[in-house]
Amino acid sequence: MANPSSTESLESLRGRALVELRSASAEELDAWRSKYLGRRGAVTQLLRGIAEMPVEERRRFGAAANLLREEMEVALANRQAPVAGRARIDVSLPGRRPQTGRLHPTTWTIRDITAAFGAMGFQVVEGPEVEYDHYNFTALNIPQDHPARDMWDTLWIDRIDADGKRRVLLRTHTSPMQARVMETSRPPVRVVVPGRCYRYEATDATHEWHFHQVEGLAVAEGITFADLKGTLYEFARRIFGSDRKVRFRCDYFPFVEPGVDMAIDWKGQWLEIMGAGMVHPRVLAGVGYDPEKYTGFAFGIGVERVAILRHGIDDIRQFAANDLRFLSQF
Ligand code: FA5
Repeated sequence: MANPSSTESLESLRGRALVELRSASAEELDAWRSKYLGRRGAVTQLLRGIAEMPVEERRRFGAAANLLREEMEVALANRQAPVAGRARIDVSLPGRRPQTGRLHPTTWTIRDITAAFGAMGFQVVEGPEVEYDHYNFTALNIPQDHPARDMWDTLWIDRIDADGKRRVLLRTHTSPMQARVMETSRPPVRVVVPGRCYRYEATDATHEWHFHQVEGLAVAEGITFADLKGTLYEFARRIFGSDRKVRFRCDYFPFVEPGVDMAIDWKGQWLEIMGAGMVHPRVLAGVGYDPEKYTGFAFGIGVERVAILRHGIDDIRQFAANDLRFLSQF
């Protein structure tokens, strides 16, 4: 034991104790506390020796020793916190996988659909979601006040032109790109156009007010309805496999003649996935193509409906609900 009357011994005790504390492991901290601060610890012993000191030295030494004890208690507490924190790390635990982002099922489906048509020679192009009435309707053989406009409940942009008419809308389908593509290129044309569409529609399990379509257009000399059917059957085979049942039915769209729709078997029923048909001669003439020389087919596929059929999704509204429980399945 150091001479209790010596301030020097307090200093050397302090140095030794703090050096030991710095290198002590979590298990050694208790032993350190007993050695220096415990009932029989070095600091306690020093304080006990005070009684034997000359009176004038007692006060000075007592104050210094008490300060040392406080300093050592604080040093111990500081040391315990990080050591305790470190002691909780169990290196044998399996790592936690960081959450990673992934593609939306709609994006996957668009990629698969465009890849299927890409393999058949179709190029991918894109067009505007905010569209002119002209391309969404008029160029597609649906003039102003034509009753067929009611087939697509339209969301109009709040812009009134000088003549009092609304001309800008959110496209109700990807078909406006038919006219845009033909206006800017000469036949042969073979394109697919993925994109978002909007309709002022009540929603249910198979209808959303915004959804995606992939438009298709092929125009050249000598294209027939057999080409349309062959292409769409090949698409269905690539996307749904050869065993899935496919149904073609006559349907009406003002911009094709004849028109059809295609449905795929779904829970013992049919789910319609697209409208299609031979491009109407008036649409060809409208963009300056000679309808006597060129023929073509077009189709518009509902992307979310394709995903519903492939993955057994029961409600189309899940696509835009931003629920990770749904999104992380893909
Ligand atoms: C059209 O939109 C036509 N433009 C398709 C077309 C293109 C016909 C070229 C002829 C030639 P329709 O409104 O039926 O047609 O929509 C086509 C497909 O989009 C539907 O079969 C369906 O799969 C999908 N679809 C339509 N409305 C919705 C909706 N509210 N929610 C989700 N998918 C929809």
